[in-house]
Amino acid sequence: QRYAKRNVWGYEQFKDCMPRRDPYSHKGDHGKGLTIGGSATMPGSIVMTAKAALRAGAGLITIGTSEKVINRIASQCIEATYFPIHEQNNHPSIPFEEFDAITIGMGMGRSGNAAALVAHVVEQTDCPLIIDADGLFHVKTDLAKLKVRKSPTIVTPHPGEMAMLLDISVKELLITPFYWSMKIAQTYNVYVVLKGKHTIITTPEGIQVVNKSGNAGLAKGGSGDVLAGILLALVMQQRSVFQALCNACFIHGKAADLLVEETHSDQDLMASDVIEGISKVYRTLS
Ligand code: B4P
Ligand code: MG
Repeated sequence: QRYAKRNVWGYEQFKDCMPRRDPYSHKGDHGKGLTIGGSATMPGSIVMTAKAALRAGAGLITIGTSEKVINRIASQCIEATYFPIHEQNNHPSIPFEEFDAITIGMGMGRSGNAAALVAHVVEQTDCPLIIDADGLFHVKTDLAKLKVRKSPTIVTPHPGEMAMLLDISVKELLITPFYWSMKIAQTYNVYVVLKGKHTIITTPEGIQVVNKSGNAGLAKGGSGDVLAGILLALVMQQRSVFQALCNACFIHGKAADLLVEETHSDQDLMASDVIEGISKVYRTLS
């Protein structure tokens, strides 16, 4: 009911606003993205983010992750390049200026060093920054720093993470999710992607839309990591951050919808299937 009168982002909007690949383009035209995360106990999430970004059209992806796990994961995403981060060094000499957008947080853990690394990236980068998962946990104490970033900042919480950021209960959040999304967006000058059955996208200027695609097959570990990768790819390829976020959420959900209609069910769907499902969504445009 609460969602019935809202602006929605469905296939028509996606079709109209999705940029087509220029036949004469080169990889630099499609964005060089950096994805920071992963740790010894959660090495896989960053791989899913990187693969999803490449599948969604990113030109180049670099994975910044613990030097301890690079050998373990490099064979799982052979198209990416890798930047080793020493777990004790929270100010790694990553050449941030070489990247068009960054995503941080997936599987990075909650150590003090991870917290310092998130703070370093928030302060030292001047390109669109997507903060997800443990990155949200770390940024909570420093939300005011987001407000002074010169480039767009995007936070992508699920309801549990959003309630944590606001110091309220999930129950309270879900009574008025549009209100709370607007509050975070306008207080901290950030884009908010509040994930769920009806993902709500809110801009710092106060535009709000609800994504129409997706199903309960996405309620499984790793699907948030896949969304982070699609968001990274689209933010690098669209001038409008708002349209990029809406398209990314739509692609993520639509990939799951087409998979469930054609080859899978909402029980067996896995996050890695959703990465492959991106192709099905893109093929509807050709
Ligand atoms: P986490 O450990 O933080 O879960 P995660 O790694 O972030 O999972 P992942 O990244 O794969 O999925 P995400 O939700 O980001 O969870 C720890 C704890 O947080 C949980 O044990 C729980 O206590 C709490 N928590 C988690 N989710 C909660 C929720 N929804 N409400 C309250 N508490 C919660 O991304 C999932 C993606 O799939 C999103 O894009 C989402 O929109 C989509 N999706 C999920 N279910 C969907 C559905 N039914 N229909 C359509 N889309 C759906
Ligand atoms: Mg998540």
